[in-house]
Amino acid sequence: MWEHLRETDEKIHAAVTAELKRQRDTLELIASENFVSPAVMEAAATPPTNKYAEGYPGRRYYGGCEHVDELEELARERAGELFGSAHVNVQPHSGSGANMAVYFSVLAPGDTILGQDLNHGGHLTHGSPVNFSGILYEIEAYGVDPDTEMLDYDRIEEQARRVQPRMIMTGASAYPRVIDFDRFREIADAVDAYLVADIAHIAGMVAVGLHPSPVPHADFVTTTTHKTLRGPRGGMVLSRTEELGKGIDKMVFPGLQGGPLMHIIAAKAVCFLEALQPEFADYQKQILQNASALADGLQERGLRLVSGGTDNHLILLDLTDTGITGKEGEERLESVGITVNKNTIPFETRSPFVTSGVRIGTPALTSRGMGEEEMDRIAWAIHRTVTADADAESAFEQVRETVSDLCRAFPLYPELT
Ligand code: DSN
Repeated sequence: MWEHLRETDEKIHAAVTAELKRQRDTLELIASENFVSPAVMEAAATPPTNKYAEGYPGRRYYGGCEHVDELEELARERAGELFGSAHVNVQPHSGSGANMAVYFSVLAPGDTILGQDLNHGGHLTHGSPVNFSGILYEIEAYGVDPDTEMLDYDRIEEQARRVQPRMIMTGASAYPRVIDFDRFREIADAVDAYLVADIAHIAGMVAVGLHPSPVPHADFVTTTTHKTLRGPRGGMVLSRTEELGKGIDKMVFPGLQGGPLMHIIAAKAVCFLEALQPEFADYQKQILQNASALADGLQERGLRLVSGGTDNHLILLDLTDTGITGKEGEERLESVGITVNKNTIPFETRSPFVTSGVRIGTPALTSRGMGEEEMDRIAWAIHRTVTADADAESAFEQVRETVSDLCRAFPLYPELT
């Protein structure tokens, strides 16, 4: 496979081949990852990678854009249909870039943003001090309630009234519960702030109506295209009005980016077409059923989940009672073939390099075809791994066998030979 690559660059060929093997032979439970379809993967490796197309369809700064115009138009139309949005920009290279375009289009440096605290499930670009958002803007962070570990909207409203933000940023990277975007709109209206929803994690569910959509409520909706949406790595901005969308278009290009990645935009278009099919709704439903089954399996075995469960595709497992840290949990699970990421939990006492939790998500294994029965076996495997003594090699070996069984039973990319 990839014979030209092998001939030209043996080392890169070997690394890429080893990565395919890793993906095939391990259980991928990182909540923000997924496996694209063969069609999306093919589109991402096509000749539009050669094309400069600064500008937008019909208004480019280069000749020869008629075909890439067509594919970008298709991507915009399909995303508009999928999310019911007035204006779509599919050019951002990433979710971070999409958020940056939104901030730069309507805020001035020093303006106040009210965003979800990173330790309480938010994202770096929602105001972390080490990120451009925290460097350029005045950040006020909201968190979850200490008892329920869920968002308390009345408390957020009080905070908003006190700090009078110019923008309220909603959406999260590690929040296992439904987000009430309608209530956030009321809060934003009460203080005359822009409302932004970053739906990177839940975009697939929003697209099929399995999570309430922010599109009718938020001025801007940003997302990546590679998580539950199961497209290529990239970003996108949906704007509530044409007027707001014009500002985004100017800010994405020429404000922040040069030439768009036209091969990736082609792959985004394919992803949106797939997401418009009825099977995509079945897939999203299965992601949710799997997350719920996995959460039940972990809790029944005595592990503690932040907020006591999940409403979406992800679970935040608090390892405090097991006596191991999130870092140790991630490393142990990796050693038995289960990939997760260490994650801070609300009111975290450890550093982000150590943490007390791990984040677990079901989108990727659901793409492999696994269901609730497999989730229960995985809950057993996770519990066995994080509660065993560090030197309990026979326990780890048992888990490795289960992981191999599952990987063999649900092959990944069998067409890649
Ligand atoms: N880094 C992504 C995640 O893992 O959730 C968010 O950008």
